Amino acid sequence: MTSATSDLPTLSLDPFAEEFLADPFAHHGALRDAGSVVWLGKYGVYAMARFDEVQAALRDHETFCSSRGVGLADFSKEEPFRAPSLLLETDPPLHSQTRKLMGRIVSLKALKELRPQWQEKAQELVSSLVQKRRFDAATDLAEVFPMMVFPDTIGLMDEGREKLIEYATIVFNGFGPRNRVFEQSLIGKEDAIAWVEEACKRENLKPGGWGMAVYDAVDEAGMPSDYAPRLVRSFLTAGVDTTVNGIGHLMLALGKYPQEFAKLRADPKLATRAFEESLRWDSTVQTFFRTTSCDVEVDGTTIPEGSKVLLFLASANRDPRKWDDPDEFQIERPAGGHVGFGFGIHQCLGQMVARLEGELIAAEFARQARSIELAGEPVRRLNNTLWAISSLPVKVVGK
Ligand code: OVV
Repeated sequence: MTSATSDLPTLSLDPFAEEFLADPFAHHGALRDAGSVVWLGKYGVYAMARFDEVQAALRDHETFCSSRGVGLADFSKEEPFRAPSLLLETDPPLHSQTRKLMGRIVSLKALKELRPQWQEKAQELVSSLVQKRRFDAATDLAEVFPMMVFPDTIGLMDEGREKLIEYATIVFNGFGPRNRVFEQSLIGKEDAIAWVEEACKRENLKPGGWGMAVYDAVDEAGMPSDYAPRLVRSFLTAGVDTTVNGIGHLMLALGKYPQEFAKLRADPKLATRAFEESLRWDSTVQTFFRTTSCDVEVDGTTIPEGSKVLLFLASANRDPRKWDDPDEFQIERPAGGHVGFGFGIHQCLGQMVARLEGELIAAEFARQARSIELAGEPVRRLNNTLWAISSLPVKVVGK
């Protein structure tokens, strides 16, 4: 194991302990204040929780590489628990090729075409919920809307789509240690892994969807044919549980800050800003690791080659060194520079998909609702990587 230099702030806190995962924001201040780089003795990893250092590490993808895994496991020493993602867990030049291929499919043009259909679905769903007045914004809305739009866009088979969230939960847990949170997400869910493998096969994808487009593009580029199912798998892993919780956090923010919802109602064009600020305020993807490809100095600390470095994206997004009143949800603030989608070459490929989903939901509530009130304590679903909501009771009054 790598040993830390002696003057490095050493913390005994465990960022994957259930107590931490249940309220990560309560611990971020201690991480940020301890130093620009800290050593987490329990795992033998470095960590950064301040905005500037997190952003700088994400920008320097050569030094802070992804091909050795973006979880705790170092792929140069340990067998990855699934075949590495050809996007997330790669470096250039391979990453440049796969990213370009996928970027042509997840294009602004494609999203422009989808927008009217997605808007109609958002309008119908929100209308039915506003009529109910009381509903669970996690189970009746956040888990429902992405499933109404995203699997059809990929062209996924109909049978077994509910396995998508189970699979993503396992994978996001898998970026952390093999703790109880990880093990429990696997129990009885092993078939989700087999289902995803089936769903990614060419013969199981519908014509006209993004999944089949990946197969065609891989053929056209002359890439190895086993790249196609693995790239389709990235859509399935990264595209559902993330947006589900992004919409959950948007609703939590709007319910908790009625004066901000009032601004949104007054001007529904603020919907994009409201969603962006909710990503900064309650970032769904809390952390990712990188691995150092050489010795690197960060603010006077030398991090040796081959070190795992845990980057606290959600903490960076509430760093008071960067943001005024960081713990407040303020839809008019310029939140655009947040790192909730990452930063640099690996910045979320699907960010425009997520933004479209979030914007449409925010705009429909702005148009259709007079008020959104929290009607019970939100219930959290613990995950080693994601900040997730399993229940969010709300009361909504229509116009
Ligand atoms: C951003 C992200 C999260 C999880 C999985 C993947 C990507 C993937 O590419 O498989």
